[in-house]
Amino acid sequence: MRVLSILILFISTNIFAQTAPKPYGAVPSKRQLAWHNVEVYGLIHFTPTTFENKEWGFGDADPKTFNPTDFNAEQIIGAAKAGGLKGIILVAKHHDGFALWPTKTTEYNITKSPFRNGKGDLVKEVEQAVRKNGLKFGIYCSPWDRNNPLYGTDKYLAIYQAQLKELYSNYGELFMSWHDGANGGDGYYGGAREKRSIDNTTYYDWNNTWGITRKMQPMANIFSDIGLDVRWVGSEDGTAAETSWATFTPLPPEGKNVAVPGQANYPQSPMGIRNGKFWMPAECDVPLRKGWFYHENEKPRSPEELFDLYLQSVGHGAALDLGLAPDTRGQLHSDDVAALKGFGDIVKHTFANNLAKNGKIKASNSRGKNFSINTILDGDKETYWATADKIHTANLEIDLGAAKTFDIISLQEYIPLGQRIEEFNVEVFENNAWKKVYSGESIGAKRLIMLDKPITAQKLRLNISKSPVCITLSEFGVYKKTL
Ligand code: FUL
Repeated sequence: MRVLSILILFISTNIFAQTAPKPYGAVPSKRQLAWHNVEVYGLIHFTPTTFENKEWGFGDADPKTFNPTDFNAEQIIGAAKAGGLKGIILVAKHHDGFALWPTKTTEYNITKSPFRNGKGDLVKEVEQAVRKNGLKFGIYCSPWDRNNPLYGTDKYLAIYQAQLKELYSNYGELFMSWHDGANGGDGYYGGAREKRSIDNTTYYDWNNTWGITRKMQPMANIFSDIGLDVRWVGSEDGTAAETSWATFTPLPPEGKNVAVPGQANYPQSPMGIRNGKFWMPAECDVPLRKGWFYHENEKPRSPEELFDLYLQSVGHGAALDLGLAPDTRGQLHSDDVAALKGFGDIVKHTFANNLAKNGKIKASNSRGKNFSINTILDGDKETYWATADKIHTANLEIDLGAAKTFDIISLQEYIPLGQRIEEFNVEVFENNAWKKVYSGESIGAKRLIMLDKPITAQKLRLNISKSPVCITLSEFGVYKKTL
């Protein structure tokens, strides 16, 4: 009898040890998980507006103005790759309405320009360079079209949808379909040169328009002020809030009753909404220079500034979308190439060496052998440590084996099971005493904590002090910023 009960206990403990925690709240889809892996990507603006030295083309530039002297997709994508970017979104059509591919939907397109003697397809050239370099490809096709004579009428939506269909059909699998919220206003509109207003709550019929995206490009993450997959962070500064939840509920702004691109609860966008209805992490878009288009008098941000943006975007569970602006040659300026390389090198060198990798780690609780605490040092975010169902707080102690100097701590939750941790702090053992160096709330896909100054210590403690359910953590790292 006793042997039997021991056996039952043994079997049940082991079965329990194999069972993963139940997911908590909204969880990411397969396409969102793939997006989280990209972390840093680029957004290329290059249209007749570049040659006009403007930010928003009016839609009246002669197609012949689009005449790069030496367009080189390989040069642009090579520089992006050296910067550590893992994806590229090309603005296939900006507000000026000029289509960079040989579309059947409008005469205002690349075949009417001198580019490749009217036989070119710039979307294809960029797509091919992107794929050759192992990056992911996405597109931005502006709904607002300041050239199209039919913009503002009930005939335009079919044109916009047909443009999306062409882009979704001919350029392989897309990781993002990017939709900005700027729509309606003055423009050329086939020569009318007037102001056209639309009702942005109905005009683009987003339900059906995004239905096309879902059907034709199921892995494309839809980006806009209201998601559906990735939300705009609410500014073009390149940063998410320090506490930033991946969950969000798009809501109408005060005084409005519908949430659509161009009309959303922006004050909540930088931090997200704890227990929001949807998994909808933030994208932080910011141009490498001051403007989205190339202007000779502007300079790119420095590698250190870019690294700081990286810490405040990727390091806050969001993504960094860096605007790249080819010049009138059709290449990135050498200053931009150098800035990207410098930034990529800082990220590469800093995160090459996890100082905790060979450390010893103890946890106050572990769920069982498949969820061992050692998994958080294995460099594989698919394996994770978890606590037992009833355990909602925990302390981890990490011994680095010797005193080491560091200034960045990296934490990652196992997000396929949702964002669970609500409060944590980090302590270091310095001068024979534990000293708190950081307290925070959200972790999510990645949390990078930049300490005020480098610390030299052998032992650290991570205290997870609040979670509504049992805890998961997939990775833990200690790093020293390295130029
Ligand atoms: C905004 C646009 O109005 C800007 O011109 C730029 O394309 C930026 C990325 O999105 O909504």
